[in-house]
Amino acid sequence: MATLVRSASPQADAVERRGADLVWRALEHAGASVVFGYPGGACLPLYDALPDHAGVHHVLVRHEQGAAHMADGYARATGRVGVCVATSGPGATNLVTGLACAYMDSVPIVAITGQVSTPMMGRDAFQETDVLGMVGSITKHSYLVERVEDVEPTIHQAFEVARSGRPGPVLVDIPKDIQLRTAAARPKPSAPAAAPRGADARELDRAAALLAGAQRPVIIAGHGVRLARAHGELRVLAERIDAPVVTTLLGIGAIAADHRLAAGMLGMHGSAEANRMVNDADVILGVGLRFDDRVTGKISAFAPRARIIHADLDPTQIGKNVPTEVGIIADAGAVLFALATRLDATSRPEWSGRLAAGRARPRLAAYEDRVELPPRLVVRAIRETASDDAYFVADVGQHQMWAAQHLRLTQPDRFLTSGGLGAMGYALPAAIGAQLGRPASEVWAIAGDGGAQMTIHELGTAVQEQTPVKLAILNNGYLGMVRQWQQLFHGGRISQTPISSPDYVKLAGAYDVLGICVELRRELGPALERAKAHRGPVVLDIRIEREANVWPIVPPGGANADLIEEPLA
Ligand SMILES: Cc1ncc(C[n+]2csc(CCOP(=O)(O)OP(=O)(O)O)c2C)c(N)n1
Ligand SMILES: [Mg+2]
Repeated sequence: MATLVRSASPQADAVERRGADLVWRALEHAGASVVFGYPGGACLPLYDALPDHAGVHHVLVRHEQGAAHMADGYARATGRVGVCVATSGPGATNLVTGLACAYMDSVPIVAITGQVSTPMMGRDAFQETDVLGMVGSITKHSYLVERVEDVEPTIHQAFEVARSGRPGPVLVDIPKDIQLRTAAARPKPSAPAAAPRGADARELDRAAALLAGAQRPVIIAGHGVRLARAHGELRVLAERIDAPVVTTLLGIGAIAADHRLAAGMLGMHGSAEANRMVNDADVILGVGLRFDDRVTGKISAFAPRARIIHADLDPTQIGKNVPTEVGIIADAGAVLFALATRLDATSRPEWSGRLAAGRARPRLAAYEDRVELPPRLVVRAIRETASDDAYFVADVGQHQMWAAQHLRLTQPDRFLTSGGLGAMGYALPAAIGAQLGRPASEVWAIAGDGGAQMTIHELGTAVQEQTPVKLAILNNGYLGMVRQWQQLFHGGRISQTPISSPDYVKLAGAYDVLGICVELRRELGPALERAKAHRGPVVLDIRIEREANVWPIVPPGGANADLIEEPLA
């Protein structure tokens, strides 16, 4: 709970301001130029003060879940802290999914919530919810501000907590009377220097010795590599020891997909190459990941021949899911750099050369010629149409895995998705947030027909903000990922997975958004080009093959080595 900063500042500004003003002032000082929010009773003073703060651009969302996902997309695309604001009670409860998503995926967010006035707290007042109690397990930290003097320091501390170490969301709950009281404003604090956390030299030596003795090393790169912006260090180490690099879902982009050592994604829907290489590896260096179950498959059969080195900023991750021989608690960039300086250049053509051999294998299925719009063809077409610098935001489901497998991104940090929480409805709002953070870049959201319908109302936000996001709905008429599991693992009993959709072209029209329906292969390229050229938001309703499955798949409870490959058509 709240650890409050209670220092009467000696250099406080003589002018007294309302707590509400101090909130925006602190946000301006913290560099929050874009804030996603929604007003209500318990934050009326905040919104009353907002017009006096020209340094903050406030984005009015359509649902507070959208505000949290937008702050998340903004943070992932820019590397800065995302900020969202909501009122007490229903406003705060609506933030929960977005905060949980950011927490699971280590995304820095500061959420500001209004709270009922302090004399009313604990009386089940109108729109009172125990927000701190609610978000305890899905935030790094949360604060209740009980004195107006604490407003600015608490917000600054929240930013510091959100972005330092392993990043994550932080919530600041501010009662209405605190927003109305006045206090002296404080000068802008100087930005604390972020020192990357260095690694323990002995652990590094042990890790280097293991890698030096390895015949078949593999590096697994997780989100931590991207968060540390350690793409360069990763490539240097991988090339130096000639080790294949596999990534987690959130590690996609840590290494360019066309690099000779890039082995693709690991785990449940990972590539056969990635899973086989991890299965055969004798030493694994895992950097910036938590080895979650979608990555490891059946733990007892994970990387059965490998001794594991695990480097992560978060000490609680080491040894949590897989037995680790060497644990290094440090920033990914520091670890990768330090290991590269300790190791000699090595070449192991038989091992790393397996990758090239795997790539040369002929395509497994000829079905692409028979089906009008096979999903991976659609993903590849989106990739080919989009600019090199484009951001891709995937929702959750089959389309997410097709995007992960077939976008084959070469630029770092262009793939945004809800990994740990797997929150359907993420893509459109996160894409809007990413677009506001990266106004000069193209942003493509790739969603399913199920997930799209969870947050499609945020088209209203895209229109009001004039964010030209391109939403490609891979429409299969199903909650496809669940249908796939029902087909493969529940005896084919289809239960509550066929789902209807509105006419997305008409729906887009109602929002004054360009809507395009694609039913034929020959319509796809021109439709994507038109979407790209259009200056406003676009909705593409792409009628993909209805019952396509994601391959390979590791059956639930199975070992990665037992992955099922695409059946030969
Ligand atoms: C909020 C939420 N509810 C339920 C789920 C469970 N779930 C995972 S994938 C999926 C189906 C997604 O369907 P759709 O958006 O159409 O994508 P598709 O798999 O068809 O590509 C469901 C229901 C989830 N991940 N998130
Ligand atoms: Mg679907």
